[in-house]
Amino acid sequence: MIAMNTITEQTHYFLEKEEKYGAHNYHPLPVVLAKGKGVFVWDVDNKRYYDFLSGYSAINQGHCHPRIIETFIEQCQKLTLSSRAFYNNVLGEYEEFITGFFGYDKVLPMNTGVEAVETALKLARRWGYEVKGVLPEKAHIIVCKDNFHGRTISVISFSSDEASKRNFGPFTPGFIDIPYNDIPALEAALQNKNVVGFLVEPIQGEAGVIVPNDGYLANAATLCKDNNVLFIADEIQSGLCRTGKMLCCDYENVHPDILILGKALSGGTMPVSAVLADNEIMLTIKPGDHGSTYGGNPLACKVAITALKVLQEEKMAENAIVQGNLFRNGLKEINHPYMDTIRGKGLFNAIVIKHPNKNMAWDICLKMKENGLIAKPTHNDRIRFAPPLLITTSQTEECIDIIKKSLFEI
Ligand code: IF1
Repeated sequence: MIAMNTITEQTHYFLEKEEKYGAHNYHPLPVVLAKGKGVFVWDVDNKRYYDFLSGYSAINQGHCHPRIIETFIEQCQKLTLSSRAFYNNVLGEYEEFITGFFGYDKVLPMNTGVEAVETALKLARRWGYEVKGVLPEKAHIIVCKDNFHGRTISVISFSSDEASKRNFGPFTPGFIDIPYNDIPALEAALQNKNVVGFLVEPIQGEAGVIVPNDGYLANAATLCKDNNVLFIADEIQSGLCRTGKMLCCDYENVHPDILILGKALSGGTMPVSAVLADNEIMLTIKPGDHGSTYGGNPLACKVAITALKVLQEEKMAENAIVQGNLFRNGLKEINHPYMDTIRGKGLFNAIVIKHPNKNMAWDICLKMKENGLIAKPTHNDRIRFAPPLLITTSQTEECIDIIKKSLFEI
């Protein structure tokens, strides 16, 4: 429970509303946000915080980026949704832009990340039957233990997180799970000729920012190619400059057969996701085989073009590398006994808290909140640190001081 003396009347008012009228599918930090700009957010008492979650990496460009908001306002007064029953004057230009941006023949536009993951799974199965020649109903897709790819029933069917699958069965068959960052395990699983795809996060986010060995992605992609299996990269969280490259796969020059994007594709304004692939895969989908009411809507398309341009033109990947190195080095210098492990790439980082009190990570987040920085634990003992990618050197240094102060105040 929250120590009631630590929250204001205003905050309590909003917490109570959500408690009474909202599903209890989250346990948020007791802070009520009302405004966001760049790396900062303000609560209902107008207290300012550094945002070190960035909407789970959907706000890489910073809160309410002026160029993205300008695009949003301009397009939302023209045409927000045409449906795919008709053409519109934005979708084609967006498709040309984003396929050129990432180097694919085609894009299939969706909305949430998990919809894009489901779309990728359907494409891999369809390709498996119609191009690879796998027998009907026999297609299998390899996934990694401790994955997180979303929360639909098919996607949690291959989750290894008990809480996200308990009493949601029966589950979707056709998935083989192997340890993450384990090439021999992948090699063995690829001997199954019914395998059509390997779905992997280039860095496992929810598992606590697990960075695989150098070469893992390149070796995995080569093994998939050698076995006529599609390499499917879920870059929903690791992509779009978060790790210091436009795509995390870029670190190893891996060009996924199917690329999945989401989150920051809209700069945190609205759900926009995308699946990119070449014609051999994408053209297995015929009219009427797959779709979505809002998928490819003109508002999402215009926003996504600006969101991608902002990342590139404002060199956010380069800044993520510089600030990420500064941040991890700064945390290492704190050298606090509770801070067991520091890991990450670019501005996708996490610490593992070592303490007998299993609520320590939560208590540290409450203390950091008091000191002006909001972050949230994942899996009890890990705290993810992922600020917007436009954070400056002096701001990074100030945040290291806040984290240090908080750790020593606990
Ligand atoms: C929650 C974290 C979780 C994702 C990857 C697909 C999706 C996600 C790699 C699905 C979504 C979000 C979902 C949100 C918390 C957050 C998250 F890792 F980012 F922190 F849960 F693991 N692939 N991640 O990270 O995208 O359908 O949500 O748009 O569900 O609690 P979505």
